Amino acid sequence: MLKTLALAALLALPTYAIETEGLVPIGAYQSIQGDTITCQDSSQVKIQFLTPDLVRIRMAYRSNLDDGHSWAIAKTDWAPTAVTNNETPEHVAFQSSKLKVLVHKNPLKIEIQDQNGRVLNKDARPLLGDPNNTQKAKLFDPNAGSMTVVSKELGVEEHFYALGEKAHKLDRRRGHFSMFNSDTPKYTEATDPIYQTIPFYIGLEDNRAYGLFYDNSYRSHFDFGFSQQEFTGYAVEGGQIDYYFVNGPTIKDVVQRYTELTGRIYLPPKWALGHQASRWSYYPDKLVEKIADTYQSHDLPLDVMTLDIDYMQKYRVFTWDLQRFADPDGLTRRLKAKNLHIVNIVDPGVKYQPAADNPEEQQPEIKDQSKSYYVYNQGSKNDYFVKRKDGKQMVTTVWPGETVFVDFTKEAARKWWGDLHRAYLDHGTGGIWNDMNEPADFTEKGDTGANQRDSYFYDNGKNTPHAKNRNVFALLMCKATYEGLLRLRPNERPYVITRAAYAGIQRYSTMWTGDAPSTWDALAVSVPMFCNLGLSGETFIGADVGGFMLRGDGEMLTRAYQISFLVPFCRNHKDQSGYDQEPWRFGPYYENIIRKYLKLRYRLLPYLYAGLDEARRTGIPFIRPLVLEYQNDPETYSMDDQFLAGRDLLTAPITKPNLESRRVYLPKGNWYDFYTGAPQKGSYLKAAAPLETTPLYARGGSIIPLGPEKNTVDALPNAPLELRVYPDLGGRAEATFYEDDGKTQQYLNNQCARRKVSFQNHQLTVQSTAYSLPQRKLNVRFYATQASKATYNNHPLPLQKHGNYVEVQINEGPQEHVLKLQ
Ligand code: MIG
Repeated sequence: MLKTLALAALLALPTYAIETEGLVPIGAYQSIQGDTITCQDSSQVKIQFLTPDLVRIRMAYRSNLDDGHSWAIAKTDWAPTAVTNNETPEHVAFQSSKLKVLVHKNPLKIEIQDQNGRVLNKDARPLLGDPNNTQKAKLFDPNAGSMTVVSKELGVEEHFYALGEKAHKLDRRRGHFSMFNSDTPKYTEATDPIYQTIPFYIGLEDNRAYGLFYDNSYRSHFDFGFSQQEFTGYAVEGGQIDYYFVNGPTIKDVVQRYTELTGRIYLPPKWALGHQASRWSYYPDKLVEKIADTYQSHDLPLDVMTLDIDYMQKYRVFTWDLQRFADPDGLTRRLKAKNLHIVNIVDPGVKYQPAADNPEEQQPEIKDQSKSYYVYNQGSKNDYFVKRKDGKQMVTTVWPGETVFVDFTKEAARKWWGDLHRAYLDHGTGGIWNDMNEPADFTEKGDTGANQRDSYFYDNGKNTPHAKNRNVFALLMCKATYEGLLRLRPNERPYVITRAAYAGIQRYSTMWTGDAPSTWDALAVSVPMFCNLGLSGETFIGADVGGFMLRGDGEMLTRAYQISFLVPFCRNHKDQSGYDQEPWRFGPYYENIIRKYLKLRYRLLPYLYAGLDEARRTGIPFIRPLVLEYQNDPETYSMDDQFLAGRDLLTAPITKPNLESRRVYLPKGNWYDFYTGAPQKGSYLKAAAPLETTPLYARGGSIIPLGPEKNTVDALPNAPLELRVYPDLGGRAEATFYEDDGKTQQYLNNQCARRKVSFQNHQLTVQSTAYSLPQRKLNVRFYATQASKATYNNHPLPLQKHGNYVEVQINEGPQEHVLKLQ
């Protein structure tokens, strides 16, 4: 015990529960002007409805409200909401058509009710501040701010979800978490914090959901009944309280509104949904091609080869190594001929290399930069690097040795950084992988931020410290990258991957979960991590398949693929000191199973792509915990060893060795075994799960589209589509599929099409939106039917009977199609 404590002290782990000793409550209400209340201690409180379902609540402890600027917010142009105010001796009330915010005057507490007067969320005690600095020793930077604490009543049956990337189970209840972007290699369940900060959670009680988004980038802490059973606490180490209450009643409502506020994903190039190969690092270029050829000669689907940090000239970003990658154009050209794309890693650290400036050169990225490095020179000359309090550049240690970081809060620096990506795009690079953007610093040895504490950021001219800017560093780096890629190739879709993030990241980047080890525990925790990331607005997510650090084996790799084949980001990646883990490394037995699942992923691409389209339009994530679809079913509240891929596929993966079967829960309704089509009523059941099979079910009521078997995303664009119709207990099913060119930005100008397919009364109708689709052969499989005849637009149609389904083929024309079964 003592040892553990000593270790914790040594690493200065910031994970402590919220403690309120010495803190002083906000003063009582004194007066109101418009939507702003002034308190007796001169604190201010502002209640602002953005929509009838979305309220922004700001509180400035013993000071005036600041400008309220945030990097997270996507939407500010809200149409006015009708709000009535009313004041009594006890409270002031602000009421929209959906919500009522009561501000109790003394003590000052906030309570939110729905239109029927039901209490949705309520302060358990007034806002607490720290005028006497009693919590100083706990703060990351005592000079940058002081602690304020919000306390909400904690429901006895209340469950909590979202909160972004946390190595934790699905339900956050009784957990506590800190938000401080940290480089945490080999993290395990309960390591906290890790890379990302998404200070947004969803509460669910009595089948009623709401969301709270605490938009403040200082280090913060969440406590869901860990330190005291009666409170849900939020503590933040600087700045003002700025939170959004997001009304339900469904979790879907909350996620939709949260993503309307902070933005939704964009569509990356479709090939990004393909299988990706990575290693720290594949080099030189010949080895990259050799590995790609091996995937292809082994008949393993693949779309991306990733270049980790060894492609550069001694870790100088925006350069190519002159020997290892002497001809990047040739490399990308040869890979493109095989339908493969290159993704380059880009770290935020720029090698600190003061030297005489070089004359302007063409393509400096493929010239020797060892004497004079254009990126350092330009950044230095234009004052784009982060500085310490003494006004000198902050020099830290990362891969290049002495390293400086870009101040991404400066617009000009972001523009410059974005434009630098020409050094990749000019040579045919397809996408950019942003790593180390917490930002990681080797001198800190786990004491996150210690070496950067006295650095300052421009921050819209406010010149604010590291404590405020750390958690938005990655968000702004990704913004710079995304906007740069769009400027450089205006009609092509950017593809960006990031490790660290702040709320709103989905507008700029996809993500992966960093350096998880190759252990069964890490595999198991990846499932709730994906689910909660989805509820936090991030849909294009994934993990290093097979784990990044330590030693995996064939069984673990196979089970990992049996999860990731359904996950948007599907990349096998491994540490430089780890053992090889490409799909063939453990022998043909494992390779054959992995191949089968990769092939199934590629067949399911139309389904995955429809899922991205849905997330783009609505914010509803592709990877879903069961509670998102079945929030009135208590079986789902803590269920995190199963998940839904989209609305219609349910999987119950195996995350332990040596299992041949497992218990699976299928919610109310009917389901179909995906492999056999055997019908199944909702219930608990025991599913066979030898290594060859991972339990997978289609929802009764769904229509699943499958494309052809193929090994690259762009192959066979006009192949027939197979539609699997799985009727619900009332004999109905419906779905919407999505298509576009998969590459350009034209989908934003309506150059895209949706097919609506619906089935009822033994009749299937296919309708397409106006934009012309490639007309396809449709192979339609109907499950759970006794039909023996079919007609298509009133003409008889051949029908084949199989075990659990009947099948018919039609040629899609431009009009509506009606297919009848008899
Ligand atoms: O200090 O670029 O999470 O995926 O292979 C390690 C080398 C830096 C961390 C990333 C990992 C990547 C590695 N990087």
